[in-house]
Amino acid sequence: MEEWLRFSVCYWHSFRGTGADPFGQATIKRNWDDGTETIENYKRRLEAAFEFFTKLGVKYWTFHDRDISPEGQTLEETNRNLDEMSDLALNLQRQTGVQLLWNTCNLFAHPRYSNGAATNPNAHVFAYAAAQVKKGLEIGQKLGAKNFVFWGGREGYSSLLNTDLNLEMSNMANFLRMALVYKKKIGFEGQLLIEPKPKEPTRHQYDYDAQTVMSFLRQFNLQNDFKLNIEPNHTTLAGHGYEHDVVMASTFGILGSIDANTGSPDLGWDTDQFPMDIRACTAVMLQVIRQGGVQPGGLNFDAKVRRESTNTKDLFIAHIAAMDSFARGLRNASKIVEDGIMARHLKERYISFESGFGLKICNGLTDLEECEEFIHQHGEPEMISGQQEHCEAIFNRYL
Ligand code: XLS
Ligand code: CA
Ligand code: CA
Repeated sequence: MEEWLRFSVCYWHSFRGTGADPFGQATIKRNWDDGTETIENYKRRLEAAFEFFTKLGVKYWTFHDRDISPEGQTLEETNRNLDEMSDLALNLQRQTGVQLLWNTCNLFAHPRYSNGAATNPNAHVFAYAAAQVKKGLEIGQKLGAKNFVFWGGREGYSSLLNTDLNLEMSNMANFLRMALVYKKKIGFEGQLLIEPKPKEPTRHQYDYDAQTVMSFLRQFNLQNDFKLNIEPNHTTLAGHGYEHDVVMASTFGILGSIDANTGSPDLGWDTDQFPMDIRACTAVMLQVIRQGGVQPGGLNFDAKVRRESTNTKDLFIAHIAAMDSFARGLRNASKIVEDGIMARHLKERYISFESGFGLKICNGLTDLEECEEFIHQHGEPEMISGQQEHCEAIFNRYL
C-alpha cells in the first residue's frame, strides 16, 4: 500500500511562513514563526515542520532552497546559510526517518530572475542561476533527495517583440545539460524532473505542458535523462482535463512524480488546493497502477490551505483528507483494474488493429496505395459507437 501512496508534504506551502508569495497570495502566520528573516526563525520553522511530518506520519517532504534558508548579500553568504540549514535538515531527517522526495531551486522569486533564469537574455544571470543549481544538486545529494525538480516559472516570455526564442530555448537545454553533467560528476543519484506549467507568473512558459516538454527534450536529446513532475493544477491551466498530463506523460514512459493538488475549475489560475475530488484521485491512481507506481517519485501535496483556513488544525485536516482521497482513489482504481471491464472496453474499441489489415498498419507494413486498394475492396467503414456515456457510467460505479 505504502509504495503506491508515497505521500510528501511541500515545505514551501505549509511552512515557509510569512515570506512574500511570488503569486501574491497571503501566507498564514503561524505561532512558531515570528516573521523575521533570521536563521533562528528559519530553524524554528523547520523544526515545527518535522514535528508536523512526524505527527502526520508522512514519510517524505520537498522544498525550494530559499524556503529553508534566507538569501544573503552574496552567493557565498547565501550558500553558508544553506549549509547551516541543511545540516539541521539532515539531523531532523535522521531523527525522524522522514526522507526528501525532491528539492529544487527557487529561480523565480528574486528580481534578478524577472527576465528568466536559464532563458535570461543576460549571460550573467544565466551563470547565477547555474551556480544556484550547482549548490542545489549538492544539497540534494547531501540530504539523499530521491529527485531534483526544475520548474521554470520565469522561463518564457512576456512579449515576442523582445524575445529570441531559439537562443532562449537552446540556452535552457544547455543549462539542463550542465546540471546533468554535474549530477553525474558528484554522483548524485536522484532523478531529474521537469515540471510543466503553461503560464503564471510568466505570460507564456516554455514548459507549457507534458507534450511540449517531451518534444523539447527530444529536440535537444535530453529525453533519456529527465522525467516529468506533473501538477494537475498546471494541466488544467493549460486547458486540459485534470488527469490529462499524468496519462500523457505516463503513456510515453516519462511520468516521474506528481504534485498532487487541484485548481478551482471556476477560476483560471493556480490555486494549489488540496485534492479532495475522489473522481480525479481515482483517475490519477488508475494511471499510476498501470505504470506500476511512480517511484522514485511520489504524491507531493504542493498545496496550501485556503486563506480563510487559519487554524493549525486546518493544516492537519487538509493533509489527512487529501491522503484519504488518494487512498480511496487507489482502492477504486485497483477495483477497476481487477474487474477488467474498462480494459476490455478499451481493447474492444481498437480490435480492428489486432489482426488482418489493421495489424499491417500497426506494424508500419503498408502504404497509401495499399490503403486505397483496401477501400476499393471493402467500401465505406461501418460506424462504431464510442460509447462514452457507457464508459462514464461504468467508471462512476467505482466511486
Ligand atoms: C509553482 C510550482 C512550484 C514547483 C516547484 O506553480 O508548482 O511550486 O512545484 O518550484
Ligand atoms: Ca508544483
Ligand atoms: Ca502550482
